[in-house]
Formats: sequence, structure tokens, C-alpha cells
Amino acid sequence: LPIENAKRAAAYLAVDENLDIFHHRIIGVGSGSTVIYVAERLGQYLKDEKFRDYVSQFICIATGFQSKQLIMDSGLQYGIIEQHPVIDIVFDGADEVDPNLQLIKGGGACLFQEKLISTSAKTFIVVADSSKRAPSKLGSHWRKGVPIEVVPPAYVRVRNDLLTKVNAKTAVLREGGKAKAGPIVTDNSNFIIDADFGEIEDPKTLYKEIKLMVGVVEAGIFVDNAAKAYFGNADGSVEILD
Ligand code: DER
Repeated sequence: LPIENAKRAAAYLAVDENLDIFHHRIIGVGSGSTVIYVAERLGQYLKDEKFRDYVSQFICIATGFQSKQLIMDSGLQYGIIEQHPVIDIVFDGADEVDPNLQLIKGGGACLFQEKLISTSAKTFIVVADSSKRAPSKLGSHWRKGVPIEVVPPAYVRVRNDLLTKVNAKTAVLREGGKAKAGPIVTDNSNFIIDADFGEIEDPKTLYKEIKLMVGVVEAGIFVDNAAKAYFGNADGSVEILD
């Protein structure tokens, strides 16, 4: 599939160009469909006798249940952030990347642990297909709103605050659809509200306002965090933003 080629191309190049096999040891692994190829690439290094002795020493930190499975399925060592509070490098996807490397994340409802890991890492590299690249402001491109993780009893209060205090156009509790009756429940046993703000003039300020709301665990706006983004195209070419 062309989109899979795009994701693979971005992920492989990002790992090849940024992973310092000889000096990195604590590796953060994100969530979603693009980061699958990051784990795949690490698995290939593990099988290569030139790198096996180093990569087999990696401790990989997950950003959720899916991420943990990726680590284990790739034969990599799994560790926990409680034991490795400083991470050397993390590779993760994104839902939208603006020209200033500001991100919307949370399409996969994993934004809390993703934020914990990405802000605990010395280097955070984004891997995505080129459809995630916003030509202008954050929110101009990704049309599914900003994912916000909330403690379940507070979801009505947070939804109202989003609509009344920070001018969200919509604020919708994310439902499980056919996968699960009722709201989706995150890896941290919380709910997700998707809030549409349209184009976001000042992501950092909006993020702070949302974070201060009672009941909000984390918001899927990542600013001053990503160091570089790799955007893959179906033909295998990759554009880099840094
Ligand atoms: O939830 C997230 O932020 C994930 O990183 C996810 O949204 C990335 O999307 P992908 O499946 O297109 O890589």
C-alpha cells in the first residue's frame, strides 16, 4: 500500500539517521501505525551481527499497550520509565505537524504516556506520512480536533469548559464505536474528548489553558518538544523538517 510505503520510508530513515547505536541505550517507542516501522527497523538492527551486541542492550520504553506489544514482538528489551526517567531518544508519530514543529497528537488515544515519554527524552523524532504535514497553523489540516485525556467523572465539566472558556467549536467524547460500547477508555483508564478549535493561533497558550481545567490529565498539543520530523511519501522519498 502506498501509505504504508510512506510510513516505512519515514520511519526507517528517521531511525537510520538519528539512532546512535553505540551511545543510545534508553529508547522511547511511540504509538500508532507509523511507529510500527520504527520497531521493525530496530528489529532488523537486532538481527544484524554488526549491531546485535548493542541493540540487544537497548531498554525500550513504551507509550501504551500497543507500544509495549511492538517492543516485545520485535524482540527488544522492555523497560519502565520509573526505572529510566531520562530517555536518550524517542520516535513517535503525530496527527499534525506545523512548520514550527508544533504537534497535535492523540489520534490513537495514547497522548498521555506519549507526552510523558517525549518530554523525558533528550531527543524526540516525529515519523509520519506526508499527509500529517500542515502547511500553516496547527489545526489547519487535521480535522479531528485536539484529543484531551480526562478523568471520567469530569468529562461533562471539561466538555463545557472547552466550549465556554476556550471557544472550542465542538467538544466530543470519543466513543468506542463498533470496537466498544460506550466511550473509549485509555491505557490509563481515562476518557478522551476531541475538541475542534479550527486554526490555532497560539498553541502554547491554548495548551496551558486546557491543562488548568479541572479533570484534564493531558492535552494533545506538543510544543517545544519535537526536534525533527520525517514525512514519508508513497514513492519512498522523505522530507525532513527541523
Ligand atoms: O496518538 C498518537 O499521537 C499517535 O502518535 C498516532 O496519532 C500517530 O498516528 P499514525 O497512526 O498515523 O502514526
